[in-house]
Amino acid sequence: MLAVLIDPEKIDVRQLPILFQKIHASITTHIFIGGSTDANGNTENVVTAVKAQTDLPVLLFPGDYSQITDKSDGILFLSLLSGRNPEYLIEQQIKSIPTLKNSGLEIIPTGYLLIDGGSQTAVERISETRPIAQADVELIVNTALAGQFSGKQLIYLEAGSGAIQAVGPEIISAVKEELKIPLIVGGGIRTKQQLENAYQAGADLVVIGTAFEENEDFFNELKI
Ligand code: 1GP
Repeated sequence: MLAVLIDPEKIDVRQLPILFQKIHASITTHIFIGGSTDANGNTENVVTAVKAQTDLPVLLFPGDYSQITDKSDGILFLSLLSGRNPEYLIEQQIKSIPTLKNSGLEIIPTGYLLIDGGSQTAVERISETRPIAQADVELIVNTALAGQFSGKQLIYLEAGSGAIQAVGPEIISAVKEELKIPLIVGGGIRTKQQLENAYQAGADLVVIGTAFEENEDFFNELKI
């Protein structure tokens, strides 16, 4: 599966009809909407505009509780398991409950692991947590399994938006070998070859944002 990540801070909703023509001609299966920040509070408007364009599942991928809207189909209910900042382990989740509890959204408990992508990313800056080094495969696998054993339904290996180095195939396969729940991989994937490598290594769903923002022609390489 392939998710296109739409960042409400960057998208101009007037571009959506053309963007979705390309998305619908491609192998895209999901739309994720979110970003580390949403300074102007655009998320709800963007979700509403996206829902008017597509029948693909639209899931929130929020940077914080203020980005939650019941206009989407569901939410990745993230917990930043790689970090030790209680704000992103449980505090934001508690703050989200008044909005979430009567929302009707499908809530998907997701263990979120920030992996070093070679440069400081927005997730690292905003969450004030350090990523796990790609060399520390055992820690990555154990963190993913701690998420599974805690009841998460998904594990998300995140190199960070615009990462120089995507999560390596050897890490994906090491996690996949042990994990019994679906595995999401994202951050820094810019080529069809990297996408195929991630699938071959065992990613169930890959998330791409920046590569499509920078070059919509990339969709042409991913035709159905
Ligand atoms: C970021 O994993 C996503 O949270 C996608 O990253 O923008 O680098 O594709 P990119």
